[in-house]
Amino acid sequence: MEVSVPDLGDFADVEIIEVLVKAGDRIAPEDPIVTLETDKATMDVPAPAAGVVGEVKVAVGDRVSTGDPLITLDTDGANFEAPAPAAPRAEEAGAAGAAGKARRGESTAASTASADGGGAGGNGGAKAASAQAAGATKSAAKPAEPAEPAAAAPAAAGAASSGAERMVTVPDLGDFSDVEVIEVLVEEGDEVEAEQALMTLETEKATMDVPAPEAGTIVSLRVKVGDRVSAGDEIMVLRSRISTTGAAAPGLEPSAGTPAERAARQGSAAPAERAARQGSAAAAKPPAAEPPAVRPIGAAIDEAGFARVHASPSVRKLARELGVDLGRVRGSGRKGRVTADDVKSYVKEIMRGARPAEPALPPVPQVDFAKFGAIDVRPLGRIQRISGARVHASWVNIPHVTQHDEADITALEETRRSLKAEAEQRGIKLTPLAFVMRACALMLAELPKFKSSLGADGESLVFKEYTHIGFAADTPNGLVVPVIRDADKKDVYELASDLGRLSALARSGKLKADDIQGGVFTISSLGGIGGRFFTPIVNAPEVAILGVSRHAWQPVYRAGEFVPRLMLPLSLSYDHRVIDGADAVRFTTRLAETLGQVERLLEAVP
Ligand code: CAO
Repeated sequence: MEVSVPDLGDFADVEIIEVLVKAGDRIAPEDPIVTLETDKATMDVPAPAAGVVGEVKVAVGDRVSTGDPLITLDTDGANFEAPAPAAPRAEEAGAAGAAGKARRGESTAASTASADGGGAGGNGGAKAASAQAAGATKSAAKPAEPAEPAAAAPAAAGAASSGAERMVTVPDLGDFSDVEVIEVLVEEGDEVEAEQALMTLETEKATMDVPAPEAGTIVSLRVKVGDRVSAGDEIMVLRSRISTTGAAAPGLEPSAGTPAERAARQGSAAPAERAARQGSAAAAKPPAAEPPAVRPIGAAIDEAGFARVHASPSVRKLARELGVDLGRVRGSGRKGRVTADDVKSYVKEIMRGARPAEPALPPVPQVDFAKFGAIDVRPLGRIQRISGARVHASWVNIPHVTQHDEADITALEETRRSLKAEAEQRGIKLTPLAFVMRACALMLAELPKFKSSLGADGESLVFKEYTHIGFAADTPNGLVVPVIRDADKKDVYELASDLGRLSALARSGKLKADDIQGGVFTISSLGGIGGRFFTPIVNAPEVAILGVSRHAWQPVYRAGEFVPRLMLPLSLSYDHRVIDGADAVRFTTRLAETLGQVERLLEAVP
């Protein structure tokens, strides 16, 4: 059967803001299929019957009207009637028209009583297996009359095949053009889901993700980090996860022409065709991107976080109007989507005093430097901008304390120097950092709280059974933190080798996403440069970071006399919500002891 848009009351040409199913999904009656959004309300279109989704005919950003096809469904053999849209969500004022109609039963949908997989059809047992047989049109149930049957009828009944390819283009960017690609989040061959972020664009005011228009496989990328793009530019080719065997399967979508023209060329029964039929330019518009976020001076909105939040344009607008930083609101919708109700509850909690208001940071004075002499304004580098935002987020969110200590590494340095030349012959640079990392891996096994993270609810601790350790690397482009996987399973030589390899990749800007993810603890070593003690900033959501400074010979009082010892300054910053001062000093004391146990550090790791 084909499931189409039910009676929308006074609404037409309504945007699809979420597609909640994909080809192959088994769904139950009343499961939401898509979410539609008018300028006044959002509403879910529920499944009329149980079954397996064949073809998904729409994508996020498409605009649809009553009767337009949404999906094909291999039903389980029940009778069904066309669905009503769920009443617009209560919070969305002004939606009474559509909701009223739906409730009054003016739509074809009022009676969903028989829309129950094992219902009146009685032959539910015939069902899934046969219904899924490739190419078979198993409409055991009679579909409700679509508004435009000829146009909406599918060419084939959703036979699975290798999907068709389509070009993904940059959506409408509002007033922005020539925007920088700061992150490409997928690689060729990756499987993506509808709406999954494909790449991140950055204007001078906001970052925004370009979502996948549908589920599929990335065939080829047309842009790379650093490129500049505008609305409509081709960014990648996507092979749909599933297509029909009939004429409805689109080929590679040519970039020329409007979406409506392209759809017409392809013979697609997609919404663009309706646009052509209706002469509606609006219906053919590419998905609208969120209006660029503007950061007023002094406001506490984290724009990068705001842009990443899963929320509809109207909810974003509401958050802006109320001055709410969406990144701080917990989403109660599917996949954590933030609803208007969530935003309002958040504001209510603050008003009731149940949640402390996060005061805007006082603005720093704006100075016209040119008044005092010549100046040269240079843009911050990409990495600096990204790491700057992250460091700032850690700094303002985490109550930091730093515990300082010193480790006597006289014996360790002596041994390291004796092993250095031999290691170099094997292409390994055996620096003190490799030993510090080995010691930290041992400490994290002993005191696992130092590699935990606070749960999202702020009321639980997440303990990780892996020990991936990050290290801050100074590169020409700024600070990056490569991550050494399973550092606890590597001996000093393997750690030194990983340090060398990842540092080189970091300096040449060739780290992959995988190389900088999953860390549980970070080490920031400035020892190669100089300095004595500092206060590193915790790399959230981690809870601790070890700062290492330059070792120095010092007089240490021992057995009644001062003796020269090589001392390594250690600075452990930690999240005081998770780690107490006693824990921290236990960590640094044990770490210092362990750095004195050279043989233990050099032991082979099983
Ligand atoms: N005390 C004295 N000397 C030290 C030392 C220490 N704690 N740590 C390293 N050294 C020495 C090394 O032994 C090496 O000397 P030799 O060549 O004579 O052996 C020299 O300093 C340079 O070491 P390195 O920098 O090549 O290697 P590393 O393993 O110590 O560090 C890396 C690698 C990537 C961490 C480092 O190069 C780096 O980028 N450090 C900066 C990190 C940073 O910016 N942190 C701040 C983050 S917050 O802004």
